[in-house]
Amino acid sequence: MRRSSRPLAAVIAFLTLLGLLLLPGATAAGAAPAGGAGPLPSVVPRPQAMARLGPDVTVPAEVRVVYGDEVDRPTRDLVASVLRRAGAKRLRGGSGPGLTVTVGRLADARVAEALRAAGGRVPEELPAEGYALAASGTAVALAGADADGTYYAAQTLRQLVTGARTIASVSIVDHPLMPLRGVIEGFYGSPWTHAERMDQLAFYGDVKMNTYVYAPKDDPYHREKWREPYPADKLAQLGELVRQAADHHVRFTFALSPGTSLCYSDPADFTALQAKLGAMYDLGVRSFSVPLDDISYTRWNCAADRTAYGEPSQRTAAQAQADLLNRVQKEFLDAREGTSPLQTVPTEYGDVTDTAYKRTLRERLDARVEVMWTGTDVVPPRITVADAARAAAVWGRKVFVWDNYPVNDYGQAEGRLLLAPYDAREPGLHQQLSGLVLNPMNQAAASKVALFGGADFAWNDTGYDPDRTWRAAAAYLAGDNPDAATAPALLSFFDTQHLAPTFGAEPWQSQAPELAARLARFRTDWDAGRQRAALEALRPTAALLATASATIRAGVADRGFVADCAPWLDALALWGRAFERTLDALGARLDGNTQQAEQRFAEASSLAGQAGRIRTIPGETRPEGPVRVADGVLDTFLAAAPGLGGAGAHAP
Ligand code: LTM
Repeated sequence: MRRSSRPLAAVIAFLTLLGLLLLPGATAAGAAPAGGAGPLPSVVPRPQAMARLGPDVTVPAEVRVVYGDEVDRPTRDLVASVLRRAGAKRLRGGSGPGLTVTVGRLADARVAEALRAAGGRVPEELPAEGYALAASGTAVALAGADADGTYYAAQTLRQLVTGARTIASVSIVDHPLMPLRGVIEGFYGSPWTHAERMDQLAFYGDVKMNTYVYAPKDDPYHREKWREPYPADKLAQLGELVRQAADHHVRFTFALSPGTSLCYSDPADFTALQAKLGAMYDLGVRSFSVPLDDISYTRWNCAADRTAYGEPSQRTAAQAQADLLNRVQKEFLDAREGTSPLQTVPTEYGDVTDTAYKRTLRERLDARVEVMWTGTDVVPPRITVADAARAAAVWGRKVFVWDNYPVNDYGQAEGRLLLAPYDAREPGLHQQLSGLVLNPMNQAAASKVALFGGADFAWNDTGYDPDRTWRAAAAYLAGDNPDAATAPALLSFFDTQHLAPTFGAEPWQSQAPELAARLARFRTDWDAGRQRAALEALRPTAALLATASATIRAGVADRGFVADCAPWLDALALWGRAFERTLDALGARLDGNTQQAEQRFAEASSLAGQAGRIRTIPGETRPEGPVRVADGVLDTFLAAAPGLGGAGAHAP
């Protein structure tokens, strides 16, 4: 993909925003407009600038679709499926009256003219992957800077379908702020299945992520058996993934991690490495990574390296690594058509301390190589612009963030799904980063909640609102389901899986903040003597938790999500019922019915006990253990409830 220079992109971004804000009814994207017809639709990632033009465009049964010269098949298919979903029965070319949808490159005069005719602003230039879109009256125009931009315009159109036969009338000029945006399948434990990867790649297209790095630690051919070629069946699957990625405008990046056994100075090892990467090039891969994380630099893997580089040390390890990476860049990548710069994860990746290792790599490593960095820790509670600027300084280039969220392969994440919003990454990071990829959970579909946020942040970090995107993720998973209960049920479930651990004892995102706030209000009211009112106010929350699992199972079309979450949904249903029984018990006690109260408390305790015995799916998650649901919040409340107010309390 062609990349524009950053200063130019910044100027264009400013002019884009200024130009659109001068349109009537215009606002920074996502907020309600000053005038116009109704609020702006929710588009994720949030466009750089969006303005309403007028009343919704009506989609008739027959729609004329005009394609410019260079519109690829996936974009055409997407536009067609969006229009069909919007109510079009027949799509045709040619000329004539009625709704006309024009799709192509901004540089194509016909497309630019259609954009103008649809009421849109025609930007002089767009950064790479950018697009302009306008819809009003009987005209819709999608104009991309390039093939990616045209595809992204179609992805935005998908989100502008507001009803059975309507498309929101808006003008958008948009482009991403980070060049690389996506996911690194880089966790320990059971790798994703082929079907999960196929589904993920389609999802990345939906959220305008352009990067998938294949680096599953427990794929033996990626790490331990890195010299061995993939068996034919695995190679065929990788080929299918590469095609699926291309169809969704995602760059499939193949990573090979040789560091556990590589002999840097052995020519045979370099030949084996080239052969392995070459097989992937032949499948169509054009982007490669050689990660060197989680290996030792206090010992060599062969005696020859001691002879070649000296005693093992930070400095000599960096020399050997720089030699290896530079050779891959020059001898492998530069010798092949269409390749992107090499990516790597250095052995020191989670700090910004200048060391002999970092200094040596900084001085020796080919300036083109993308260097990954996880923040100021392996799982950092926050990433600031200042941290990233320090990282850029120690690595001598903009860094490529490998964000260890929502990965759950470490001890502190035992029994947890990480479903909090992507958060605590500072707006403005795009100025210091070459890109951002998130390391997800073994649970592929459940990871979409956080990935939604990562995609939005990487596209438009300055306009990012974690809560808005979290709600949009719930709406996305609820899909076309007209049942309005699904998204609230999902959000209440996400809240019970909100705790985001770090490698230390202190989590960086708290557990169940919404539920905790409601329980705190209950406690205030109860202690103030408003006990019946407190109980009644809490009942809908208990009912929501008790029924959320069934609602999610019935309403979420993504069966992978339901399967990933199965033990947690089972446990939530039991915890929810325990919650209801506890409120019943408190109510019975207020009525003076001590016996019934005791019985309800006993039922609640039994349900909570059953919930506590549910474990993660064997073999699926690393580490395995009992699943946790709003732990430290709901269990604490239920345990304390029998002591509230004393037995036989009569209250108003
Ligand atoms: O983060 C990096 C660069 N490497 C590993 C990951 O493979 C692993 O998933 C995460 C979380 O445990 N930690 C790492 O150190």
